[in-house]
Amino acid sequence: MKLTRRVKEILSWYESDNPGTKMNLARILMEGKLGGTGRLVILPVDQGFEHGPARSFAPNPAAYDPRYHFELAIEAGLSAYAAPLGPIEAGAATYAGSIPLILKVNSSNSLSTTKDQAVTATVSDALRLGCSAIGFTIYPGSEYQFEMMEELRELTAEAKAAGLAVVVWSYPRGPMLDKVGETALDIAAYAAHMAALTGAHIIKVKPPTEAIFLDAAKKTYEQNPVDVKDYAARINHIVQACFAGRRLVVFSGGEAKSAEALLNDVRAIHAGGGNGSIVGRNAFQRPKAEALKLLNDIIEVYKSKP
Ligand code: FBP
Repeated sequence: MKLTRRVKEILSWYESDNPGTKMNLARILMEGKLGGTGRLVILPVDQGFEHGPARSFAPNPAAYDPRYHFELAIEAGLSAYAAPLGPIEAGAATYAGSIPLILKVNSSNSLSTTKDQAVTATVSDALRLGCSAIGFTIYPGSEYQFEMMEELRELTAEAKAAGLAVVVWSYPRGPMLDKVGETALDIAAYAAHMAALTGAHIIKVKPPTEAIFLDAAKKTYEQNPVDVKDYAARINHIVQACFAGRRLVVFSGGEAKSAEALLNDVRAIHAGGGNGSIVGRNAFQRPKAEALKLLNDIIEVYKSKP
């Protein structure tokens, strides 16, 4: 695998990592149609845990089969496929070596009344299954946020020692945040920054809205304004919060929406200097041909000059 200059530059940001972790990051960065560009499109399929099987897969019943997702990610030429233990195990032999894998090692579910996650897989599972990274969700703002961050600290240390990369989903939620707060610009930047502080290699957040939520932050944003009406400027602020762009940051796709709405997000992410998208429901809930077209259109945006 001959690395591009851009990928070598990105790897140089991760100054403490051992060769194994750098190799695994390089695998993700060199894979698929965006290989070598520094942009990423990842397929995440943990919605079975998060939302249940019917809400996740009934719109496209082929997606009940875990092998469907490996094939979708491979055929679309994506950078990686992320999923919990069960689905990764279900295709482990058939697709070994075909696409970088991110083992999602914790998950929540819709039957829980608390904003917490259970650890459902281990670093040794990730190694056994040939994964390039572990994926972990934190909920900044939750009553359990500190326990989650401490679990992440232990798993991160173990993953890095074993030569794996770490992808952190940072989703603000909890008693002090309403729906507006969860995706407000200041909160999204704060969540992305905290993921960087935990030592994540790749950070995953939701695209930020125009809202500024925390009273304590409003004055600072007034004195140091971000053009909140400009979507790309909002993305760029998140990039800034990720160590001035020295950590990879990708943005989630969200609930099913029109292709044009999703492409609009992607154009802003690209223009704002974000490193890519992690698109689940908007990919696997569409019929496969439609999903492949949409993923290709997303990739074409990321290939274009920002
Ligand atoms: P989507 O593209 O389907 O939004 O997937 C991204 C993701 O982070 C999944 O990994 C996760 O299951 C889901 O979003 C959680 O979504 P929500 O916060 O809306 O419950």
